Amino acid sequence: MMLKVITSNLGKVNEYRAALSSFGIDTEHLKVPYDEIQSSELTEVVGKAMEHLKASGLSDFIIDDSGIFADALNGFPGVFSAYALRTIGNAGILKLMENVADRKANFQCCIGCNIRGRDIIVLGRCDGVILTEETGTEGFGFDPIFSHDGKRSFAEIPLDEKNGISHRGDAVRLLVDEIKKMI
Ligand code: ITT
Repeated sequence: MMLKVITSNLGKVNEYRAALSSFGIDTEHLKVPYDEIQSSELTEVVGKAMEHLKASGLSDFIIDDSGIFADALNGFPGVFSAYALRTIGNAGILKLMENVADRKANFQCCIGCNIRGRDIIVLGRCDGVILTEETGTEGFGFDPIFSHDGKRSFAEIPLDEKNGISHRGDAVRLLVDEIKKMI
């Protein structure tokens, strides 16, 4: 079984290659620009983007819309995560969280998968904290400022270990459960 991973983010591509290959699913990276609607729900963004991609003739693909949600910031940056990273960056998020005692945050990953003519949408989640400084060199995006155990950041753990605990790993397991029901 082969799925195209449609994303502009090479960090995601690497994680999907590793996570899906362990379930016997091959991946191929495809960079196809697509419109994302503005919505407060990752699942809604993904559903609309899937319609757009299918209408352009694509099939057997996955797309991924993710975000980090900080409790003390009422869920910000959340669905605006990509914009926040591009503009204020990790340093800006840490600045917003300066002197904030409640560090709780969660990462969410919504996968939209079109496979054998069917659509599957799953939402994975990982709870943790926003650290007080950037640490680590692995991973991408917000990995240096997020920790699932309050000790090591996602940028300090190897990719396979991250896949075992992360929002994306969680979403992949939910997706594979759904695919198994179909075959
Ligand atoms: P797409 O082309 O797949 O949309 P993107 O990087 O724009 O790639 P999103 O729209 O899902 O991805 O934006 C979410 C932001 O959160 C983006 O800046 C990512 O780098 C970041 N992000 C997503 N998953 C992450 C993870 O596992 N670890 C760290 N940061 C992550």
